[in-house]
Amino acid sequence: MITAYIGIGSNLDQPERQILQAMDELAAISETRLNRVSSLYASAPMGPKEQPDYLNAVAEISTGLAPLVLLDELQRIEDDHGRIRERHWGPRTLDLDLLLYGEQVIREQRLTVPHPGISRRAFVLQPLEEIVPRLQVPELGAIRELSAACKDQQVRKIK
Ligand code: A4P
Ligand code: MG
Repeated sequence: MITAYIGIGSNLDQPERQILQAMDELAAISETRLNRVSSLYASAPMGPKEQPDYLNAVAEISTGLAPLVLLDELQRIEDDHGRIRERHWGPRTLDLDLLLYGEQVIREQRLTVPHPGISRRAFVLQPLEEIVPRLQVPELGAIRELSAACKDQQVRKIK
């Protein structure tokens, strides 16, 4: 089993409900166990501003699935939430990003791990740090330092 981290985001159609439901759905993926989840965090949209604020969270799973098979499952869950891929960085009912897959570095057409945005996004780093404060991110270093470097970004822990 590999320990993997999933970034969860939503800014449409009752984001809190979307995220809590997504956590249940992660737990139901085959060969996969949901170990723990972060609090929910609110932040202004990164990218286009004329869209609602986001809620974000991070989940830790253990999985026997290969990375691309896991990505298929994440995209299936996004589709089940009525996600329509329209505009890059545009509003969405549910966004599931594979942040980390064990200590692996993956650069394939469909999948880049660690997730490319990870080191610049407080809305990912803060929930990740909450659940794994001693995490070392492959090629990027200590979560504590990455998170401290993004402290100027406004992110509110809501529950
Ligand atoms: N892909 C490659 N690597 C990965 C990975 N590690 N995890 C590919 C997931 N997918 C990965 O993703 C496009 C393609 O990326 C997928 O088909 C997959 O093969 P997408 O989610 O369909 O497209 P997108 O969301 O428009 O682009 P992207 O770059 O994923 O956007 P982000 O980075 O997810 O950003 N502001 C706040 N405050 N909070 C947010 O959560 N999210 C976004 C979306 C914008 N602003 C935000 C937030
Ligand atoms: Mg995405």
